[in-house]
Amino acid sequence: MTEELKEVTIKVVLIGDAGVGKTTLINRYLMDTFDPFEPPTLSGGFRTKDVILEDLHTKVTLQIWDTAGQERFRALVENYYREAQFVLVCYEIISEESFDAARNWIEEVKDKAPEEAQFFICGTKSDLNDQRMIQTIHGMRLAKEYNAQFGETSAKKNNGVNEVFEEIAKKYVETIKRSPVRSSTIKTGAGRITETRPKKDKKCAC
Ligand SMILES: Nc1nc2c(ncn2[C@@H]2O[C@H](COP(=O)(O)OP(=O)(O)OP(=O)(O)O)[C@@H](O)[C@H]2O)c(=O)[nH]1
Ligand SMILES: [Mg+2]
Repeated sequence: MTEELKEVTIKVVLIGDAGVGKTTLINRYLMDTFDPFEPPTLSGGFRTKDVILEDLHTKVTLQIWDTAGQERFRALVENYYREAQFVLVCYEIISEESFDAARNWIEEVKDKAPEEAQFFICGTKSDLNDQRMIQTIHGMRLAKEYNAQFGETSAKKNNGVNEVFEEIAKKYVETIKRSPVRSSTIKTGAGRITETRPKKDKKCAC
Protein backbone atom coordinates (compact mmCIF):
# COMPACT_ATOMS: atom_id res chain seq x y z
CA MET A 1 0.00 0.00 0.00
CA THR A 2 1.40 3.45 -0.89
CA GLU A 3 1.70 5.92 1.95
CA GLU A 4 -0.71 8.84 1.79
CA LEU A 5 0.88 12.17 0.90
CA LYS A 6 0.86 14.60 3.83
CA GLU A 7 0.41 18.30 3.19
CA VAL A 8 2.22 21.00 5.09
CA THR A 9 2.18 24.76 4.69
CA ILE A 10 5.23 26.71 5.77
CA LYS A 11 5.34 30.45 6.18
CA VAL A 12 8.75 31.59 4.99
CA VAL A 13 9.53 35.28 5.48
CA LEU A 14 12.44 36.99 3.73
CA ILE A 15 14.11 39.81 5.60
CA GLY A 16 17.29 41.82 5.19
CA ASP A 17 18.44 45.28 4.30
CA ALA A 18 17.13 47.21 1.31
CA GLY A 19 18.63 46.15 -2.00
CA VAL A 20 20.14 42.83 -0.89
CA GLY A 21 18.01 41.01 -3.43
CA LYS A 22 15.04 39.52 -1.58
CA THR A 23 12.44 40.22 -4.25
CA THR A 24 14.81 39.17 -7.00
CA LEU A 25 15.52 35.88 -5.24
CA ILE A 26 11.80 35.15 -4.95
CA ASN A 27 11.17 36.07 -8.58
CA ARG A 28 13.93 33.76 -9.74
CA TYR A 29 12.54 30.90 -7.67
CA LEU A 30 8.90 31.38 -8.59
CA MET A 31 9.06 32.68 -12.16
CA ASP A 32 12.62 32.03 -13.27
CA THR A 33 13.10 35.72 -14.11
CA PHE A 34 15.76 38.30 -13.26
CA ASP A 35 15.22 42.05 -13.35
CA PRO A 36 18.44 44.10 -13.15
CA PHE A 37 16.32 47.13 -12.18
CA GLU A 38 14.00 45.59 -9.63
CA PRO A 39 12.27 48.48 -7.80
CA PRO A 40 12.29 48.64 -4.00
CA THR A 41 9.48 46.79 -2.26
CA LEU A 42 7.08 49.14 -0.52
CA SER A 43 4.88 46.63 1.27
CA GLY A 44 4.83 42.94 2.01
CA GLY A 45 2.94 40.13 0.39
CA PHE A 46 3.20 36.45 -0.32
CA ARG A 47 3.13 33.99 -3.17
CA THR A 48 3.15 30.22 -2.92
CA LYS A 49 4.90 27.27 -4.47
CA ASP A 50 4.42 23.56 -3.86
CA VAL A 51 7.39 21.31 -3.34
CA ILE A 52 6.93 17.55 -3.33
CA LEU A 53 9.32 15.71 -1.04
CA GLU A 54 8.97 12.15 -2.28
CA ASP A 55 11.28 10.68 0.35
CA LEU A 56 9.30 12.25 3.16
CA HIS A 57 5.91 11.53 1.53
CA THR A 58 5.00 15.18 1.90
CA LYS A 59 3.69 17.99 -0.26
CA VAL A 60 4.97 21.27 1.11
CA THR A 61 3.28 24.53 0.22
CA LEU A 62 5.82 27.26 0.70
CA GLN A 63 4.10 30.52 1.50
CA ILE A 64 6.88 32.92 0.61
CA TRP A 65 6.61 36.40 2.08
CA ASP A 66 8.53 39.32 0.65
CA THR A 67 9.19 42.33 2.87
CA ALA A 68 10.53 45.85 2.45
CA GLY A 69 14.08 46.35 3.66
CA GLN A 70 13.96 50.13 3.96
CA GLU A 71 14.25 51.41 7.52
CA ARG A 72 10.96 53.29 7.39
CA PHE A 73 9.07 49.98 6.98
CA ARG A 74 10.60 48.21 10.01
CA ALA A 75 7.44 48.21 12.07
CA LEU A 76 5.48 46.67 9.21
CA VAL A 77 8.03 43.92 8.61
CA GLU A 78 7.61 42.76 12.18
CA ASN A 79 3.99 41.90 11.41
CA TYR A 80 5.19 39.47 8.77
CA TYR A 81 7.86 37.56 10.62
CA ARG A 82 5.99 37.36 13.92
CA GLU A 83 4.17 34.22 12.79
CA ALA A 84 6.90 32.75 10.60
CA GLN A 85 8.03 29.16 10.73
CA PHE A 86 11.13 29.99 8.70
CA VAL A 87 12.93 33.29 8.43
CA LEU A 88 15.23 33.69 5.45
CA VAL A 89 17.75 36.37 6.38
CA CYS A 90 19.52 37.87 3.38
CA TYR A 91 22.70 39.86 3.07
CA GLU A 92 24.68 40.60 -0.07
CA ILE A 93 28.21 39.21 -0.23
CA ILE A 94 29.48 42.56 -1.53
CA SER A 95 28.44 44.56 1.54
CA GLU A 96 29.75 44.34 5.10
CA GLU A 97 26.99 46.65 6.19
CA SER A 98 24.32 44.24 5.01
CA PHE A 99 26.13 41.36 6.72
CA ASP A 100 26.31 43.22 10.04
CA ALA A 101 22.66 44.08 9.60
CA ALA A 102 21.83 40.38 9.13
CA ARG A 103 22.89 39.72 12.71
CA ASN A 104 20.73 42.60 13.93
CA TRP A 105 17.80 41.23 11.95
CA ILE A 106 18.24 37.81 13.52
CA GLU A 107 18.40 39.24 17.04
CA GLU A 108 15.30 41.29 16.39
CA VAL A 109 13.40 38.29 15.07
CA LYS A 110 14.52 36.08 17.95
CA ASP A 111 12.99 38.61 20.25
CA LYS A 112 9.62 38.73 18.55
CA ALA A 113 9.04 35.61 16.44
CA PRO A 114 7.88 32.20 17.72
CA GLU A 115 10.51 30.43 19.76
CA GLU A 116 10.53 27.53 17.31
CA ALA A 117 11.05 29.70 14.21
CA GLN A 118 14.04 28.49 12.22
CA PHE A 119 16.55 30.55 10.28
CA PHE A 120 18.18 30.26 6.91
CA ILE A 121 20.97 32.72 6.23
CA CYS A 122 21.56 33.58 2.62
CA GLY A 123 24.47 35.44 1.03
CA THR A 124 23.10 36.87 -2.21
CA LYS A 125 24.71 38.08 -5.46
CA SER A 126 27.40 35.40 -5.52
CA ASP A 127 27.99 36.22 -9.20
CA LEU A 128 29.71 39.41 -7.97
CA ASN A 129 32.56 37.40 -6.55
CA ASP A 130 35.19 39.88 -7.74
CA GLN A 131 33.64 42.49 -5.40
CA ARG A 132 33.18 40.06 -2.52
CA MET A 133 33.53 41.53 0.99
CA ILE A 134 32.09 38.63 2.98
CA GLN A 135 33.86 35.32 2.70
CA THR A 136 31.67 32.23 2.63
CA ILE A 137 33.20 30.97 5.87
CA HIS A 138 31.94 34.05 7.72
CA GLY A 139 28.42 33.44 6.51
CA MET A 140 28.71 29.83 7.61
CA ARG A 141 29.96 30.86 11.05
CA LEU A 142 27.07 33.25 11.52
CA ALA A 143 24.67 30.47 10.59
CA LYS A 144 26.31 28.06 13.01
CA GLU A 145 26.04 30.59 15.80
CA TYR A 146 22.28 30.70 15.37
CA ASN A 147 21.82 27.02 14.52
CA ALA A 148 20.70 28.11 11.07
CA GLN A 149 21.09 26.72 7.59
CA PHE A 150 23.28 28.60 5.15
CA GLY A 151 23.59 29.11 1.42
CA GLU A 152 24.89 31.54 -1.16
CA THR A 153 22.83 32.43 -4.19
CA SER A 154 22.96 34.27 -7.45
CA ALA A 155 19.53 35.17 -8.71
CA LYS A 156 21.23 36.57 -11.77
CA LYS A 157 22.97 33.34 -12.72
CA ASN A 158 20.37 31.14 -11.05
CA ASN A 159 22.84 29.52 -8.70
CA GLY A 160 21.75 28.00 -5.41
CA VAL A 161 18.25 29.46 -5.52
CA ASN A 162 16.15 26.29 -5.70
CA GLU A 163 18.40 24.69 -3.11
CA VAL A 164 17.57 27.36 -0.51
CA PHE A 165 13.83 26.78 -0.70
CA GLU A 166 14.09 23.02 -1.01
CA GLU A 167 16.37 22.81 2.02
CA ILE A 168 13.92 24.91 4.00
CA ALA A 169 11.05 22.60 3.06
CA LYS A 170 13.05 19.51 3.91
CA LYS A 171 14.38 20.81 7.22
CA TYR A 172 10.93 21.86 8.35
CA VAL A 173 9.30 18.55 7.52
CA GLU A 174 12.10 16.63 9.21
CA THR A 175 11.68 18.80 12.29
CA ILE A 176 7.95 18.25 12.59
CA LYS A 177 8.34 14.54 11.93
CA ARG A 178 10.70 14.38 14.91
CA SER A 179 8.31 16.31 17.15
CA PRO A 180 4.82 16.25 15.62
CA VAL A 181 3.36 18.45 18.33
CA ARG A 182 5.14 21.39 16.67
CA SER A 183 3.48 20.86 13.33
CA SER A 184 1.24 23.47 11.81
CA THR A 185 -1.58 22.63 9.43
CA ILE A 186 -0.59 19.15 8.39
CA LYS A 187 -3.32 17.76 6.18
CA THR A 188 -3.98 14.42 4.63
CA GLY A 189 -4.16 14.04 0.86
CA ALA A 190 -7.92 14.48 1.12
CA GLY A 191 -7.42 17.88 2.69
CA ARG A 192 -8.55 16.94 6.17
CA ILE A 193 -6.56 18.53 8.93
CA THR A 194 -5.12 15.84 11.14
CA GLU A 195 -2.81 17.87 13.32
CA THR A 196 -2.66 21.53 14.14
CA ARG A 197 -0.40 23.39 16.43
CA PRO A 198 -1.74 26.02 18.76
CA LYS A 199 1.36 28.12 19.37
CA LYS A 200 2.36 28.62 22.95
CA ASP A 201 1.15 32.04 24.12
CA LYS A 202 0.92 33.29 20.55
CA LYS A 203 -2.06 34.02 18.39
CA CYS A 204 -2.51 31.88 15.29
CA ALA A 205 -2.02 33.73 12.01
CA CYS A 206 -4.27 31.38 10.05
N1 LIG B 1 24.40 40.92 -9.82
C1 LIG B 1 23.30 40.61 -9.12
N2 LIG B 1 22.38 41.54 -8.85
C2 LIG B 1 21.30 41.18 -8.14
C3 LIG B 1 21.09 39.85 -7.68
N3 LIG B 1 19.96 39.81 -6.99
C4 LIG B 1 19.46 41.06 -7.00
N4 LIG B 1 20.24 41.88 -7.70
C5 LIG B 1 19.99 43.30 -7.98
O1 LIG B 1 19.99 44.02 -6.74
C6 LIG B 1 19.04 45.07 -6.80
C7 LIG B 1 18.13 45.01 -5.59
O2 LIG B 1 17.38 43.80 -5.63
P1 LIG B 1 15.95 43.67 -4.92
O3 LIG B 1 15.49 42.29 -5.16
O4 LIG B 1 15.06 44.78 -5.31
O5 LIG B 1 16.37 43.89 -3.39
P2 LIG B 1 15.39 43.82 -2.13
O6 LIG B 1 16.15 43.14 -1.05
O7 LIG B 1 14.10 43.24 -2.53
O8 LIG B 1 15.24 45.36 -1.75
P3 LIG B 1 13.98 46.04 -0.96
O9 LIG B 1 12.74 45.64 -1.64
O10 LIG B 1 14.23 47.52 -1.05
O11 LIG B 1 14.07 45.57 0.45
C8 LIG B 1 18.28 44.93 -8.13
O12 LIG B 1 18.80 45.85 -9.04
C9 LIG B 1 18.61 43.52 -8.57
O13 LIG B 1 18.65 43.37 -9.96
C10 LIG B 1 22.09 38.87 -8.01
O14 LIG B 1 22.00 37.67 -7.69
N5 LIG B 1 23.17 39.31 -8.73
MG1 LIG C 1 12.21 43.98 -2.59
